[in-house]
Amino acid sequence: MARRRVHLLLAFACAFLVAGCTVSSSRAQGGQAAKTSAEPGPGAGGGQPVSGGAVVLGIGVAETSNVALLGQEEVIGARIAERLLNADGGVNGRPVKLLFQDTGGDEIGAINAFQALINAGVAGIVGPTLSQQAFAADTRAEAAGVPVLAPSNTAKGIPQIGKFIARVSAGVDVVAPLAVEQALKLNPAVKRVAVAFAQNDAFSASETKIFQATVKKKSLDLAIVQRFQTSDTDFTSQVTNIVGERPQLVIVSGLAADGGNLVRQLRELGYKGLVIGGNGLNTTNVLPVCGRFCDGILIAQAYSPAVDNPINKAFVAAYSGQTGKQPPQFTAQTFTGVQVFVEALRRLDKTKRLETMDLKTLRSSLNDTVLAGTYETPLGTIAFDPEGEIKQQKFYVAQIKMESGGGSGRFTLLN
Ligand code: 1QQ
Repeated sequence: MARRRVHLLLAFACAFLVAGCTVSSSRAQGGQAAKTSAEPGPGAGGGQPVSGGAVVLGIGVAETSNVALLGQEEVIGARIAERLLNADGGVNGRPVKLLFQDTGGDEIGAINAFQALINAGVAGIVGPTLSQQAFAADTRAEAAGVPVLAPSNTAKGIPQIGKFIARVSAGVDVVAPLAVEQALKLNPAVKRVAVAFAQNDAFSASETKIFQATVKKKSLDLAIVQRFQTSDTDFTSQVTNIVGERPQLVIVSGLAADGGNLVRQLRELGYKGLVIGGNGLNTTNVLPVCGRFCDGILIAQAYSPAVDNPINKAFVAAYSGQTGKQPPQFTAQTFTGVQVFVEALRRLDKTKRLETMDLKTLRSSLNDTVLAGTYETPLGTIAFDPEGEIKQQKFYVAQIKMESGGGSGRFTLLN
């Protein structure tokens, strides 16, 4: 307790900018280790003090658990943003330092991670990975007056959690229907549709509502709705029920492991029609789960590597240089979250030097500045409405193409 109080006082006294001041972030609330980015440089290693003078932003995403299939892509995006934005001068000459705190895959992990980042004195937080986690953890940031940019929280109601909560991840209502439209282009004869969703996950429950409403709006028959849990591995009963209804399109709202397994078992049972996967399957990490049976899955996208602006070109070059591949959506969205914070901090600093503000003022001014801005990002030109909902212009649909044998595959944009 005493140690925690000392840590808190230190974090507060240092605010986040006073030159020469160090905040030890190696221990955070709950005894979890907070770590700085693994980017090379003095004081940047795990458990090292966050160096004074740096602007510190928190990254609270799922680095472990099943949800890390999604969250690991976010870590990569954050790190690339830190590197590129620092090479571009950081915040008007001050380095940007990212403080990573693993949320794991559940609500408690997200609450603890957010609380640790808040206590460590970060200016803002990019995270968490799931809407299910956001509904629990964002309330902590809201209460503490810490701005949050959600990199992948697409359920209805996220920006409405509070005035400090905004998202760079467009909501299911604008993204999901595009996949249905694409499916109808590929097979205009589709009439009977089956839907399955993870009932214990807020995003999946939100997304399936949009999918089901779209099916009805397109005058298709919603033949059957099946429920599962994100922890399920055996989908025999759901896929048997679905196949029995003879659908021509199956729409799955779940996360990568469960969703991928469901699709695999559906194909193993002989289903030959179209499959739409929701945003929870939107990662190449789903490919080892469904293997060759991933082939053909349609997934709507909020990012295209082909976006033609300098920041996206730099981002794609950095990602491809590192991995030999094109960047995925969650990596681009997390990059964008960090970029938005950094650009807002640059603008804010020009109106009032950051060093002159206490932490509370800095956080709330940063929030106002974020919401007021327009940003040229890998997602294209974006801005926010007064509630913190992203205003984004273009969306896409990808189809998974597996190599014969099913050992590897890729997402191919169809539009
Ligand atoms: C949400 C999502 C996830 C599936 C993204 C990782 O969109 O939880 O809102």
